[in-house]
Amino acid sequence: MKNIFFLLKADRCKKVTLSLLIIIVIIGHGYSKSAENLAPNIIFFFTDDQCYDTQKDYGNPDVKTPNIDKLANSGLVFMRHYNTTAICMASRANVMIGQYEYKTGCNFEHGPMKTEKWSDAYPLKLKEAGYRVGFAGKFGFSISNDRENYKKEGEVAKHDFDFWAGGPGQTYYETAKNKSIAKYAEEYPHSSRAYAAATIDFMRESVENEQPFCMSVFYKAPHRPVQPDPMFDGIYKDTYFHKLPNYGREAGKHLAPHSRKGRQYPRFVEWGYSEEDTYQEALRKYNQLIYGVDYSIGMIMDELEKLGIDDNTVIIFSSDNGYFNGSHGLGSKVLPYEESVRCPLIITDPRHKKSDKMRKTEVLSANVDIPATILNIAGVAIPAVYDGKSLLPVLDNPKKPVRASLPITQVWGPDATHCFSVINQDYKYVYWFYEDEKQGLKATEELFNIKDDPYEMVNLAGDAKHKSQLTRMRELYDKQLQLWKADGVKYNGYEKYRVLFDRSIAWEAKEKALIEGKKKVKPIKNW
Ligand SMILES: [Ca+2]
Repeated sequence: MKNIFFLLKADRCKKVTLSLLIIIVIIGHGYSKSAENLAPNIIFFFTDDQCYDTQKDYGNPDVKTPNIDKLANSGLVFMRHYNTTAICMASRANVMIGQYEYKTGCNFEHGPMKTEKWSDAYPLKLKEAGYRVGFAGKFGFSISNDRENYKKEGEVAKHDFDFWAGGPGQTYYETAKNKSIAKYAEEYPHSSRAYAAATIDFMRESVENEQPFCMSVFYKAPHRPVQPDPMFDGIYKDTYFHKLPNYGREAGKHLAPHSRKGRQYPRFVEWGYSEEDTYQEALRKYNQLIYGVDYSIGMIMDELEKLGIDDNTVIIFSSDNGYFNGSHGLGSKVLPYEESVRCPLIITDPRHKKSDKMRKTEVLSANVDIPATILNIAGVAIPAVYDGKSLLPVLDNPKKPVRASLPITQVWGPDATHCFSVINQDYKYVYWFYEDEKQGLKATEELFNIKDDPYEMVNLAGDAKHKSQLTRMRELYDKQLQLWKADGVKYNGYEKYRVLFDRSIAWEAKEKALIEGKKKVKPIKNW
């Protein structure tokens, strides 16, 4: 009888018909529970290191992402979506608890997320509200009040999920090497497809349990190492990848010298972006990894249809940070420039009727908005401590701004590369605090008109014609720093940035704060 009910229930999720209702009552299942059970399901696809320039709607004509295109065609594409910290661990902490890094207190070198912070996480809030919550993939941060002996990434969180196919550390592309998904290895040897198989199992169980669900699928792809699924070796065999207008070392010379002090600079050569043939090969493999994700999303979308729950399941697609594939002569992420901090965000809500005119939005959105949106979809109150806002109102009106400005934090890697930035609808302002005469580094400001100059080819900070815009952006920056000073954590090495990022404090005092801050809280190496 369970199987019969399972099939009936699948239909009911599409449209409850009177006859079906009668049959369910006849076979003895209480319908009242089912009738209440119309809360939408939510699937959150989160990739790793996927630049915005990897899908047609964002302007790349060379890529093939048929399933993501399908989501984009029936949903809303957020063209100006930012990760408020452009590195894995910090961004994952941002999206789990809806707060900026200075409030999560979590990043590589800094430390794990404290357990009381984790209690704000969207899966916990959903679970309290009756949702079944699942997780697959790379969790990416630890939860612990013991900075020296933090547990492996996700070890604490996994006990809070009803279904766990996640893993600590970077996880592996080889399915068999990941404990929680090893059972799928024979049929799906590459993890991107195995995560779909796990998600399908979770969805079937949820439908059978009559529970609305939220599945978070945090793919490893397209993060390094470069190990795409051999099943898709032919996909980009003959594709020529065009370069962005800001490709190459020449297009990075006008940037603050601080931007060349991190590992992003040598990687332009080390990772093959500097030569034509190795550039093409790098882009083919990178996009092949994304194709594997696209295929996996297709597997899950097919199953949603089979289960009859596709019209009551909201899908969110995004990435934890962007990626420099040679832009400004850089490789990788972290720095506050567009290719690193911007990534795709697509929200597809089948309950939401839209016209073709509502296909894209230019409003500023952020990674911290994703959990707020998820809770809003589920009808669960958004915790006051969240910095993120629900993006659902934008689905109704793509011109409705969510906020006036956004902070971007960069406090990982060499001190010279640490900076704080603010973005509004038209401009980006970056403040580099670090000084070192020997290296020719002075505190520097950058101002880009990202609306008219999205590739950040002209620094307007010294341009007399943009004096008023510079003043306005400095004011926004100072306001964001005030929020940091008021609400930021005072542990894990975050205190010193109150001084370092303050534009009005002289370098001598900053140098002292930097040295003393590091003595007090030693950076954690080799996380
Ligand atoms: Ca990442």
